[in-house]
Amino acid sequence: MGSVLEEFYAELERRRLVALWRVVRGLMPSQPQSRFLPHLWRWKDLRALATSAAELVVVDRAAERRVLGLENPGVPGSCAATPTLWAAVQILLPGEVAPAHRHSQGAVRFILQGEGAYTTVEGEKHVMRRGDLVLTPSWLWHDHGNVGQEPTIWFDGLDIPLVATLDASFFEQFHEHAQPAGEAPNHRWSYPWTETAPALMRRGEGDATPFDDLALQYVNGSGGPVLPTLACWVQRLRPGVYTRAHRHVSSAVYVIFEGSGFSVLGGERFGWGPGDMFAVPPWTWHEHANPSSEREAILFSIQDTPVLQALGLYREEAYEAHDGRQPVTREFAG
Ligand code: 1HN
Repeated sequence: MGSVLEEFYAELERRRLVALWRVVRGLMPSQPQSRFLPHLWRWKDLRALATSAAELVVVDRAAERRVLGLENPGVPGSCAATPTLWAAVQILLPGEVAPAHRHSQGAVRFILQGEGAYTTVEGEKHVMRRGDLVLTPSWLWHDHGNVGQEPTIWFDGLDIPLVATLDASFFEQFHEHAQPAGEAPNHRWSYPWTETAPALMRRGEGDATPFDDLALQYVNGSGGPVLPTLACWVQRLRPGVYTRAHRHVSSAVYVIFEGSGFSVLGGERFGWGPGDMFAVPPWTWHEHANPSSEREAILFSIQDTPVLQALGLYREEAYEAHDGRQPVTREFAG
């Protein structure tokens, strides 16, 4: 026999009502309490498992993309690296064509390995070479092919978790396996490394920022982020640089392109090298370091900043104590 109050709560539940006072702290914490954790995925594992996937699974209409998604250990089953971002590696073998389709989710590809692959976006063929960034914005047809001699591996960044939260997903297959394709003289949806690298190298001392050293955002024709939901950055950490820590309500996934060093994410030290990828959840203190005395480190990242900004939710804070660097309390062992 329950008390009157217990009976009241049971009746609320039956009537599909919630009492705010029982849930408000969880719904409105005084600051973000993300279940997502800082986490790092090693290139050694990503490449080996992508290679196994290529041996085990054929790319066809049943498995349209040979993609391994980075799932955050803080939220098992989420298929998400952060609350808004999907991050993954995709592998395509010589001779393969991943069939044409389109979806509401916007995607970016950052090429890590291989020569001879291309993505056709809305009938325009974009070559994929190491360091190139290729966009497939929302609802544009795209298929990938590899006419080279070696497997191609790239990083995929998509806004899948955001679109899933909004229940805004549409998906459609093209009526043929691949689109008829012409050249893409205007690079409307690609940023070749041959242009990114010189722009990045032109940056010098005077362009340095405290939290990211020398950073460049990839922008669209109007100077905005590459996708409405997702911004892409590339940054150079000069030898010996140890950035200051900050946190923002936006989240990010980083891909190490060159060099080695470490990042401190929420007090935990994550050592990294080429091809490693790590997730920075919302409102997590983070700084980056390149302890090498001669080698640069180059990091590519996707950030959901445009979403937070569009909604008027963006906030950012600098870490003031200890000269702007977090005390390291743990070492990432994974
Ligand atoms: C997708 O269609 C692509 O088109 C990449 O290459 C990653 C992850 C989940 C669902 C669809 C692509 C994807 C994806």
